[in-house]
Amino acid sequence: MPAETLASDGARTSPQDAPPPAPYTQPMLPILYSFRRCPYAIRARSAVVASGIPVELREIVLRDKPAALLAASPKGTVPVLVLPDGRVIDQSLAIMHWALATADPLDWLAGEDTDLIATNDGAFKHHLDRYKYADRHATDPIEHRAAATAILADLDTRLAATGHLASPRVTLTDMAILPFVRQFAQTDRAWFDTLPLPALHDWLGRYLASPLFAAVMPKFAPWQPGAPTVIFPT
Ligand SMILES: N[C@@H](CCC(=O)N[C@@H](CS)C(=O)NCC(=O)O)C(=O)O
Repeated sequence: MPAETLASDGARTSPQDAPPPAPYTQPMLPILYSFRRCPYAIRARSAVVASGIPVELREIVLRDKPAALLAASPKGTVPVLVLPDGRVIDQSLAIMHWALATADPLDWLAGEDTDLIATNDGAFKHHLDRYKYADRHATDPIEHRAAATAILADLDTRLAATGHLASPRVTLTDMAILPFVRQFAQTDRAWFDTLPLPALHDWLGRYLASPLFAAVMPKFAPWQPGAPTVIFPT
């Protein structure tokens, strides 16, 4: 016979009267729609890795965007973060801020140079696109490469002082800008390597060799409804 016990209301209960345990359900994670090579997505994933907050990562293909992404954010760019309460954050810098406001163990928020980031996202990105995708834009790539290089020369001057853009340590500013400089460098690596910008080369080289960059860049198969959940960071 199972032992009887007295419940708090004095009623007699036995083990077989106990309610069944609630079925186990996965805790809901924020969903991050991402595209591995996109510099905006790279900066968002960097902040997620730095914060240590797990998300469900959904790798997408830009030419075949999933309906769930477009339903969350009809403008159709990545990265997009969908929070468990339904809120949608669909700008990369805002995703960085969300992650770091939640947890910032590396103190990245201590260095945010909004002007420098605005120049990167504005003028530098403008010239980068017209250099890298000159056919698409019907532009002179060399002209735009030169204009982008002038911006990089300014970064080099800043980096010469401390090795970082906004603080003696790595901060949000470095991580928001580095993915775009990486894309510029990759467009013609041999030419980029000849640029007389030593502090910039050093900064980019440290980034590309860092464990953080490795953690941000794993390859994932494109997501589709019903696919197994990918937890990121892995
Ligand atoms: N301002 C947005 C820009 C994001 C963006 O333009 N991402 C590109 C990929 S790198 C994109 O999704 N483009 C849409 C497309 O190519 O269809 C942000 O900061 O998140």
